[in-house]
Amino acid sequence: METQNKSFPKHFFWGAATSAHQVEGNNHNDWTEWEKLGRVAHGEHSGLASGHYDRYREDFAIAKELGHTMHRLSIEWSRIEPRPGIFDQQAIAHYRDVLLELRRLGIEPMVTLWHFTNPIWVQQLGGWTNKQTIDLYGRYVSTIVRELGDLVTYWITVNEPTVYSSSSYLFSYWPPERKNPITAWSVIRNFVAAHRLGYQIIHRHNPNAKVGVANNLNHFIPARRNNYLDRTLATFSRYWHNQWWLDQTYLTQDFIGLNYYFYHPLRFKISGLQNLLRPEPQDRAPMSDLGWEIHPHGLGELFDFLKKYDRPIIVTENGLADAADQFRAAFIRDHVAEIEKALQRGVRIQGYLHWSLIDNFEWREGFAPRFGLIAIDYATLQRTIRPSAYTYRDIIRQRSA
Ligand code: IFM
Repeated sequence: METQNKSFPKHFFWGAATSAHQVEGNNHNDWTEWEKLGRVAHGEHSGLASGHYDRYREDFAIAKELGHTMHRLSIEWSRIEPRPGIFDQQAIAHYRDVLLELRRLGIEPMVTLWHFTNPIWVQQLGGWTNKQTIDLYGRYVSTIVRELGDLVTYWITVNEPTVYSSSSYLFSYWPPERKNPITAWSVIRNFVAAHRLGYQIIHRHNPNAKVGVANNLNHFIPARRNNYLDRTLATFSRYWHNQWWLDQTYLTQDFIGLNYYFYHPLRFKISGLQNLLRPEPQDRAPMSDLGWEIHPHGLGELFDFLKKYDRPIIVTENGLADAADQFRAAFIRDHVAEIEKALQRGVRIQGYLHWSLIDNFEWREGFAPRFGLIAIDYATLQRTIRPSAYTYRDIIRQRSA
């Protein structure tokens, strides 16, 4: 790739990401059913969410103004196929309009095909515990690729499958609240198969498509450097959370999507699996509103870990909950600096997508965490650009000059 501004490739993508259930509003899927049980913080429901289904033009216009050149969004399977084998042409037409709008603005779309939610009928069949879901997913992907594939080059087959399988089937934190390691294992195996199937379907349609996964990778370190048990725990966590899935799938990833949020110093404790994996708080590092410590250098460490897979990397998510917008500007600056250093070390990185473009429904945590470059007033759905979004715009301008 031709380079400029010392390290950034000329066609480096800059932008932000969202997911359908978190921003669109008026969804009807396994999550909306579960939200009725009152498990979400403050008993919230995703409801109208950020109203993006009707306001995507306004949101993309702001993204354009902020200098974004790529936007990652997800397609909601339950809208496309509300009943088994019945495909909703209006929903397909809606996503066609969404993609056309991005293209009109000169913003490259990146489309996620599955981002944590299932049609209710899929969940009733057992969801991702059932092998049949792999073929059902394949049929849905074939439809999307046939109907919308002319507008999309960059695809994400599945978002953070390791996070989903453990949150939903091991820690019982998300629907369907199961706690069974064997089930969690079969879920992740089914995702491997679904990803490979999605990859083949997309490539059969368009050999030049770029297909990846949004992989949630954490930087795990031993809390006590010389403690054998902490070190073993960190090695195990790195293998299980970061490496296993990539070992299974990297040959069918044209690029590696990297979602980076967590730096985990781990301390061995014999008090149940959840405590065992709970990170130790560190001194001094600033924290997001969700108590997540900010450690940009972990991103650099993960770039180096990924070198062995010999695939280009796109940061498909990186961000923080920060309602007061006190840390976000520095957060972006520092993470982009890690990208710059890694590019100088020869790591092939092709883009940075901030999470998120707009405030949204943060799953079990509800609406309180504010991840957006753009603030949403949930009473009026009015959009307000946060100051850090302008800092990001200036970073994009400098790095693209
Ligand atoms: O909001 C989520 C997103 O859906 C997946 N990655 C992490 C984000 C922040 O928790």
